[in-house]
Amino acid sequence: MLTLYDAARCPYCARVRIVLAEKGVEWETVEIDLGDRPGWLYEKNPAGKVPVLEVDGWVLPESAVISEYVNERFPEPPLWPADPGARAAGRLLVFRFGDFSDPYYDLRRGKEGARERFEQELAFLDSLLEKMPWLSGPAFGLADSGYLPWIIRARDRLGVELDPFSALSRWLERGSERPSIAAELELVAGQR
Ligand SMILES: N[C@@H](CCC(=O)N[C@@H](CS)C(=O)NCC(=O)O)C(=O)O
Repeated sequence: MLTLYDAARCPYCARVRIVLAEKGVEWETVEIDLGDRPGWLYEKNPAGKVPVLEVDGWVLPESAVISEYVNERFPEPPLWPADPGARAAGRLLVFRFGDFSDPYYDLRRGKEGARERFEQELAFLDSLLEKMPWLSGPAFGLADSGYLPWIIRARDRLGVELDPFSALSRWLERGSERPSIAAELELVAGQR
């Protein structure tokens, strides 16, 4: 059995929830109150952050690494394309996620100019999605689960208008047809 130390409001945890749901595996959730974190969380992850995945006493932090692990441990359906170049391009997006998340968190903090900088990042994703339905090609994959949790929160929590980014809007719409993403949309809607 897999155990996920999780926080419903955390988009990094959402990455892992999406991947587990896409793989159709069962897992147990231990909800962590981020406002009052238990001391033992630091034994599982010295950074004191969620998500952490536990498998038979072995623990793994970091959402991008957990996602890769789950994808390899449960190979079907594959969440990276077979073509090495397309796979590398998808991984590059996850690797450079900070370029996108920095203005997102600046916007959340109300920092001047952050909305414009975040919109530039949305425009970049939009330009990729004009060429392909998902961020790493013809099939849903880890680049999509890597970004969609923030797209949902940007729209529903930060009031970011997604309509001007039509390919990106269609991507979110396509995503919402998947149970893994629909569950996240519902979760965020319920937290309002
Ligand atoms: N790089 C980590 C980031 C995880 C993260 O920042 N989680 C937040 C909740 S969304 C957290 O645990 N924050 C507590 C803290 O920063 O002390 C990952 O990808 O898993």
